[in-house]
Amino acid sequence: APQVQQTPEDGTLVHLFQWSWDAVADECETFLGPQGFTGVQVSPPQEHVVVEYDEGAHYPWWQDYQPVSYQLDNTRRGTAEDFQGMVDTCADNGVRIYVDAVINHMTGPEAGTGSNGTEWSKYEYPDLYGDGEYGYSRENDFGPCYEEITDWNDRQQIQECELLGLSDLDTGSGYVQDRLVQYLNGLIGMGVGGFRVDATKHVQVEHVDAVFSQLDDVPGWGGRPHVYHEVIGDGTIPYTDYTDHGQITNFDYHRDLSDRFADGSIADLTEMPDHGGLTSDEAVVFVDNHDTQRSDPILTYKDGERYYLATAFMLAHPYGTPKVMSGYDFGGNDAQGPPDTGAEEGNPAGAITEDADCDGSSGWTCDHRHETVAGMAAFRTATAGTGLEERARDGRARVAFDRGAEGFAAFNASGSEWDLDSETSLPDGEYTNAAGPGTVTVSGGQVQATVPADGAVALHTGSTGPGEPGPTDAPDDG
Ligand code: LM2
Ligand code: CA
Repeated sequence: APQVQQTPEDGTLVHLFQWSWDAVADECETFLGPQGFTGVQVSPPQEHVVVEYDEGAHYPWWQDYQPVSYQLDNTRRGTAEDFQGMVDTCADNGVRIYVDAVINHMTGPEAGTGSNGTEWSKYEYPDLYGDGEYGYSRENDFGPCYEEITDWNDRQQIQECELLGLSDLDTGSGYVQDRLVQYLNGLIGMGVGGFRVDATKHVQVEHVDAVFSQLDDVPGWGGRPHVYHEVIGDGTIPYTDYTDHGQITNFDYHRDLSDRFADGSIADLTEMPDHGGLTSDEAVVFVDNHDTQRSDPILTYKDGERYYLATAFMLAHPYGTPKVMSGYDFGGNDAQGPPDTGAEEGNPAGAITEDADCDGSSGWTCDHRHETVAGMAAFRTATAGTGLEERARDGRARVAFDRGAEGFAAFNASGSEWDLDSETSLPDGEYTNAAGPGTVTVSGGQVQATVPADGAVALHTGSTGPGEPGPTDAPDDG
């Protein structure tokens, strides 16, 4: 049996970056479940450092990527009870929770009090790491290298030294592996269905194998946890090193897709069978993520319609397991924490004081709810298992394809409308546009539609027009 589950292509994940547990639970119930999203990647749930002010930001978002312990209580997103409530509510709505698992490291330098009150200093994390035979010592559970990574062409440095100066766990140690397994299995026991593994490239393949082979089956979901590893593959450490241990975040797809949509040169995407050497089953794909939207933005929510169009294309395109990004507006400062984080006294963890919502006034961007994106999870499910057949192309910026006889989608990455008249295998009938307003009729095997500037038309057999007969059960007239 495989070590972890490779989710089939019909799943659609959304990263609700920095959302509180209560807000995620609400979103599962009111939107994600009903729309057919299958999973939510949440921000790291373990106790984290508290950084009152740094890089011009109160309680920067990246606090979460510096674990202090694996306690779940009192993170900035809620209590352990809130977390359990979220997992249960989402499961009730058919949505798995994916935990962002930080396994490579603990904190940066100096010392402090964690979000749940743990007093830590670098290499000293009470009741967890650092306290060995000779008392608190970095040799217990860390290393073997205690320097920051500087040579990104040196595999050994990348894996044994410190990413950004963060205390690097000795993941070859049986003791450390046991603690990681205990943390991850504890989450699985609560009903967590999978993991996005942080910085996997910095953990030796054998150590990844040792940890993930010890994970429990997921109760409720039946079978192995679904795991995808964050690997920014390159010549030094290729993606394929890790493909036996889960899916891989495909940064080549991210660049191919975003570059082309940013350029308005999308048509040849239909001719690319894989990206970065990862097969469809091996890849988790995304237009952007919480890091790239800050450090290397090619196409993000700040680009408006073109960005949502790229996201819709990703959901229509039968490659990889798609992950939709949804965070908050961060203006000019990359370190800025989430909205409604009390910077005031009496809020020591930088806790979110008001839950995310999508009413448009809060600073949360709610990209998964944009009208070009919202209906596309259902499109993906309806077209699962079918191939892609290109049906129309107009220059570089416009392309349309069938997904078997289950779906048809047209994308227009230009500034003017596209009057489309195309063949399709979709059965005749009236369809609701999953990627925008209106309905579209398929008649005599032809689809005629106006694809808006920087917009899409997406039709599938699960979305026939309201009150209209479905394409497969159309009654005789009269
Ligand atoms: C990741 N994947 O491999 C995450 O996706 C990414 O968001 C994390 O960096 C990184 N790896 C470590 O888990 C973020 C953020 C960094 C931040 C770290 C740790 O992008 O800026 O580093 O989290 O909180 C911060 C400071 C940095 C400092 C470091 C250590 O920004 O200047 O390095 O803490 O004190 C000297
Ligand atoms: Ca490491």
